[in-house]
Amino acid sequence: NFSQDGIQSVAGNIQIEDDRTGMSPDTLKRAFLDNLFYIQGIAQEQAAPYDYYLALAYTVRDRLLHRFIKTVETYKKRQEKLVCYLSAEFLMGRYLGNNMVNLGMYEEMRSTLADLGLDIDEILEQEPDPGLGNGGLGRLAACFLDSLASLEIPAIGYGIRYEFGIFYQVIKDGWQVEIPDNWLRFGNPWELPRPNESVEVKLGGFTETYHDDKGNLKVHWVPERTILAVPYDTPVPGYKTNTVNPLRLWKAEASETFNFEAFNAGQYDRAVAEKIDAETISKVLYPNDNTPAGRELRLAQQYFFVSASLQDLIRIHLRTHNNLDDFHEKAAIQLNDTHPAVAVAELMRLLVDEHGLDWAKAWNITQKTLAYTNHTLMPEALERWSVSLFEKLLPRHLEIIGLINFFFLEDVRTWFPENDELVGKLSIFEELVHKQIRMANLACVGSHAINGVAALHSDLLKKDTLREFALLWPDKFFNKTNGVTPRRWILLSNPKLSALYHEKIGDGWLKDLNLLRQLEGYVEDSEFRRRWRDIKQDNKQSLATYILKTRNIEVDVNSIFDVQVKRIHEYKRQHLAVLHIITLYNRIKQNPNLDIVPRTFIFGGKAAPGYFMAKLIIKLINSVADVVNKDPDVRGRLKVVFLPNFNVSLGQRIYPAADLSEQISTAGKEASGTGNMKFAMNGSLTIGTLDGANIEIREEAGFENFFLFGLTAEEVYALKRDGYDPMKYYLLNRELKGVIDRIKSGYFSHGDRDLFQPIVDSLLYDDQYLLLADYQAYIECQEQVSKAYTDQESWTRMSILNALRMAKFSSDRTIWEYCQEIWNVKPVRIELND
Ligand code: B1N
Repeated sequence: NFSQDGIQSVAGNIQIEDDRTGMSPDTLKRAFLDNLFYIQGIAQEQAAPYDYYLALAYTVRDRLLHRFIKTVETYKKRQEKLVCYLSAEFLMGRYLGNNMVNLGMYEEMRSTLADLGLDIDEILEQEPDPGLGNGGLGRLAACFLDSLASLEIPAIGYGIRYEFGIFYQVIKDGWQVEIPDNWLRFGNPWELPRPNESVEVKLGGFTETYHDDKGNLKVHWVPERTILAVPYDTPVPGYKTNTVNPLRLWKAEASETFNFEAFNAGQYDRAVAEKIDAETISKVLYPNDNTPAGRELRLAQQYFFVSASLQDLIRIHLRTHNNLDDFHEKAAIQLNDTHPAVAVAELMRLLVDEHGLDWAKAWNITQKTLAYTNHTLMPEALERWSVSLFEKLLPRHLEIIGLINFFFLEDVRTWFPENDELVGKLSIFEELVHKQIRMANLACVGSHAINGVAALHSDLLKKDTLREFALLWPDKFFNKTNGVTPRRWILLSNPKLSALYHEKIGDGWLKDLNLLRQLEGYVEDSEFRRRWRDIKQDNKQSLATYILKTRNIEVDVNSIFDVQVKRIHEYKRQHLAVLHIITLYNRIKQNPNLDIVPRTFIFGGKAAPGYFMAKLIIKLINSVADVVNKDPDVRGRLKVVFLPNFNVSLGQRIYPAADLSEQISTAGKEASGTGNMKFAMNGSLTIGTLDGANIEIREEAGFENFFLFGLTAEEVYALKRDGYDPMKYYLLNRELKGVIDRIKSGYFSHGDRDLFQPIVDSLLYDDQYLLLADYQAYIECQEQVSKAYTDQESWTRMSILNALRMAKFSSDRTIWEYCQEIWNVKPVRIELND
């Protein structure tokens, strides 16, 4: 029996602290040194930083494991409904620091290590950043797991154990170069392989019919090949709870290591080739964000993890139930976008073909179990798979989807007779030149709840993208505004700010972010404001040191740190920020003595390797940086920095150091954004459009504490409808013309006028994201920002109020709403002593 703090009672009265669970400084020190010796097999004098990392990781892992085992045991006993979060991406970030924070042992461990002469920060830096996601969608899944465990909700995350995560980005000659992310090379102490719980996943082949013993007509799927899905569990602890939920990621393996037939026939190479072929499925994460991959391997990946996860859930259910009749009362399955939407067909197949349920009953269970979150309004990002590809890979699923669509459209026709247009829009199949399956339609038809990720986004889904479904089933539609975990994004990222909060109100805010509002009175306290500024200044200094070390650029910590970090995408408009930089540059060139507020522009983000324009935007940023940073006329008043390889770890350095958060997407394009929330929680002010969650951030922070500019989503729509002509803005706005002409002239490309021609042409002749229409408003708004920054006292007040008013954007709030309104689940307390 273990108590909370790992005190083991022996023979009733003597107490010894167990080295695997104890939290006292002595025990932690002993456990750490013991792991260094017996797991790493190395003497302290010989140990390298990575040895220390692993010794510490195992020390922390031990303290997770008894909670993990107890959690799983409790779920089995209690039989409460389980949340299953299906996601092709989990962008978890480093585990070690976060796990120590959630176990409440970070400070203890820091001083224990310091006693040994070791620096915890250096050890934490040894961990490779697990990048099993692209951006916001994958990071959201990670924040949700943290909140689920912190709220003591029985939950499991299901996904893919990619051998290669998101590529490592380096910048060569201003261009992005991708390096494979071999993150498992040195092992992974956080995962527990569970080979005995492997399941088989079928692919390809054909279907045939037969009669079962009762004479019913049944379908049998004869696959072309079978792949083994091997689960690896990573324990995910809640913040100061005993709940440790599993993140279960599937690795693809050949079902027999060797094809013995081929092997015996002397075809060793063929035998090995089949193994390699199977393992390809979980080999690499597709590096696309908001653009579909449309490749056969991607569909295989989606089906692979969906099938393995659903089989796993059914097996868990049948361990304690005789049948699957109340499956929907024991599992709530959330589809993170359409990437796992094939679950609709796979759950039907498992229930009908494999477990013998009749169609109607199976359909009822499927709809009641599944719910779908949409993450994008970008029409080209909506997933569609060609029917021929489906037929080749998933012949049985194509039949099932055909039947689902048949019954669904039959209903639609009785509800709305003679409305072929409506039927055409609702149909799961798109009957154009070549037939395609619309995965969003499949997800909508198969789910009981459909939600967007910010208020505006959910509205636009109902009005536009999923209009017909919203007319059909208004009660199925919800909004669940995104959130982020304050544990990683405040406590772990910004220890100084957290210490200030702790001093004033203790640590309750980490479980209830609303408590920060109690500090609002301090905005009028000049001593508090001074401390607030000192913290920001310290954080800026740390980032400046990092910039100097990694980029060899000196930046002024008294300048405005103006930051845009996120995936590079035309709709996010990094190039609008570039137009602003060149505007200021041109003004200085015209009048070198111009009095301007110094700025450091910091960019970071990856471009999809196949996205030409995004890669060219990176090159443009770096080319402008080269010219501006070197020009003596500028005299250090402007600096431009592109920080390579933006990821979770770099985010943790950057958000706390930012003064200004750039959230400048074309209104109606960014579903929510979540970086915007991390900036504001760390006291950045936002310059932003009325898009995604910006709208709600502005409402919470107060309109007066937010720099708003640009067209609204409605105005964007109207302008395009009435015929938008970007050339008009270019010809009528002299400053804008000067900026674009400067790019065109080859000034930033050593005289090469062709290099940035694609960007210039897209702006002048198409400009689908309306940069030119928003340019003037943006420039004027930036002037407001500069002016506001010169009044440091008032800027600090705004900064404080932003940080204190972000409670709405804790993922705890988001998850609680999902629990109440979509999943119908409640917390289960984990007791270590029963
Ligand atoms: O999901 C985030 C939102 O905060 C962002 O606004 C949104 O852009 C992002 C295909 C996506 N939407 N769609 C994707 C990712 C990978 C992929 O292969 C689409 N990512 C988002 C969280 O809600």
